[in-house]
Amino acid sequence: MAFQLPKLKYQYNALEKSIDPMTMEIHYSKHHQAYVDNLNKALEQYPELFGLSLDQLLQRIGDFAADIRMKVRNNGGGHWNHSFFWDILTPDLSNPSERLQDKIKEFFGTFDNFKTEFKKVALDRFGSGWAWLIKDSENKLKLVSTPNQDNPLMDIVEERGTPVLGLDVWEHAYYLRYQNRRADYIDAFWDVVDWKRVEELIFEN
Ligand code: MN3
Repeated sequence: MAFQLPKLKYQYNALEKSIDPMTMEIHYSKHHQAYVDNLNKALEQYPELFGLSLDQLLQRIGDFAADIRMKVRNNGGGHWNHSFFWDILTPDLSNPSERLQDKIKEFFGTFDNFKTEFKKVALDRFGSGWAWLIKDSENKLKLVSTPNQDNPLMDIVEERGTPVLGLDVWEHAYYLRYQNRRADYIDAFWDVVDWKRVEELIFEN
């Protein structure tokens, strides 16, 4: 069974207060679709990898032969990262619950400080990549950043963990509306985060 673009839970214009419809449409139907297509194409040559889930593929990239490793890293990563990103966004008004705020405060002092630190990590990513809030193997929350389409599930990254929040800071994610102003895009991101989903991801096993 080939990998497929996941259905969006909202329309292209639904996140307009933060992300314009054309960016959503191109990002989802062109960029994300290309990662899916290129991943499927790469795996055609490797029937022994068929049947592995996307998570399983990403967790063993280091074991793959050189010619398939980079393709799975870039396109499998791209497919996972974008599927995750769409899922933690919502057009609905969403506020972090007290339980979620307490958890964040445990690791970042205040909720505002968490946002400030997240923004720093997202701004410090040189070129293309992602900023993440992850849950590590001891259930500790940490901020990390990965280049290109790497993500914290991969066995090849420095700090591994389970993503519970993530932001695409590739220029294709924000350039049409924000041009070079990545900081403004990061600020606007908070208005469309699905905190309920983030909470589920933090507290689920
Ligand atoms: Mn992207």
